[in-house]
Amino acid sequence: MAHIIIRPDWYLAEKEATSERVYWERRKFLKQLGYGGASALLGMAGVSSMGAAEAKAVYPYARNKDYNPGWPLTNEKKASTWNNFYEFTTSKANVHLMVDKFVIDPWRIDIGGLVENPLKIDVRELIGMMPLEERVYRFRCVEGWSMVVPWTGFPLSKLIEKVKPKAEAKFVKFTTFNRPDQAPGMRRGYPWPYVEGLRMDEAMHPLTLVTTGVYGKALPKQFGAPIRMIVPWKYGYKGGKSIEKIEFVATQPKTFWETLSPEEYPFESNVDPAVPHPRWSQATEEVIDTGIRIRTQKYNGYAEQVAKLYAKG
Ligand SMILES: Nc1nc2c(c(=O)[nH]1)N[C@H]1C(S)=C(S)[C@@H](COP(=O)(O)O)O[C@H]1N2
Ligand SMILES: [Mo]
Repeated sequence: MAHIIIRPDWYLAEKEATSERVYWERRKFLKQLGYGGASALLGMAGVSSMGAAEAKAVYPYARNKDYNPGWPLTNEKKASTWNNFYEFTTSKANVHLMVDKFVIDPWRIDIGGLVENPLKIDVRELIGMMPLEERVYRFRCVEGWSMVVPWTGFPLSKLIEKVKPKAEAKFVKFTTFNRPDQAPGMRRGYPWPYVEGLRMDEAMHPLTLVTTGVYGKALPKQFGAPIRMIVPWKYGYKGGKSIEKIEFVATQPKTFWETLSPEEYPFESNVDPAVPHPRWSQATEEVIDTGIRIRTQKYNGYAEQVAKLYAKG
């Protein structure tokens, strides 16, 4: 066979289902989501260009042409060794060295709160249900550096449509795992677990991506495996990593960074070169691994798509 479609080991074609429990959970999930059967999922494209050693980590996805503008990507090795993930360490260069004990399989995710169809499911099953796409986004950390990254995932709006929030739901709250035994940074005095949040209209915006992969692979642990959020017009910290719970709530959730320092890290946190951080300017950013410093753009370059969310009046 010249062209082998490599399915990740969790991929369950109906007839290949290995465990009855998983099979029935999947059936239940499909029903909850309103799918008649697995055929609704066959829009996913196979990906086969990776080497054998990486094959198991590859989730099938389709490249979304609308979000692949041909920008030069940040070097994968650099991006994989320059991570903010305080659950492990505050040292960006060392996160990838400290994630060995972090268990990402199995991983239950709980989607609930003010919704019609709450859902508790293994994350691999969830990922298997959603058509995945690759999108290249700019990524801007509040610390003044940026990168250009090919993420794989699905719009949060697709999940929201399925769980059907009630009218009282005004915000979405994302909560990261809380396991100090697996993550040494959690033994330090921060307000764990890491919590982030979005307004409902921000959560529904087509740019808001539930992210399951990067550089064509399943997320490495340091990037927030097995599932994290990417909200490209906001500072990087608005995208919580390694999420265990997604809750629809009536009032604005108190976030991790806001708890630590509300003036420095307010809930909204849209990228804005004209609004300095209290301790440094946000006018420019260093594109990591290039030595180049560029002007920061309002909404991180996504004004055309998102400015209307913040228009007053
Ligand atoms: N759970 C959790 N999520 C997190 C963080 C964190 O420390 N813990 N750091 C945030 C910050 S400040 C940034 S810049 C991005 C970094 O993502 P990356 O390592 O994939 O580049 O993750 C965000 N999400
Ligand atoms: Mo950040």
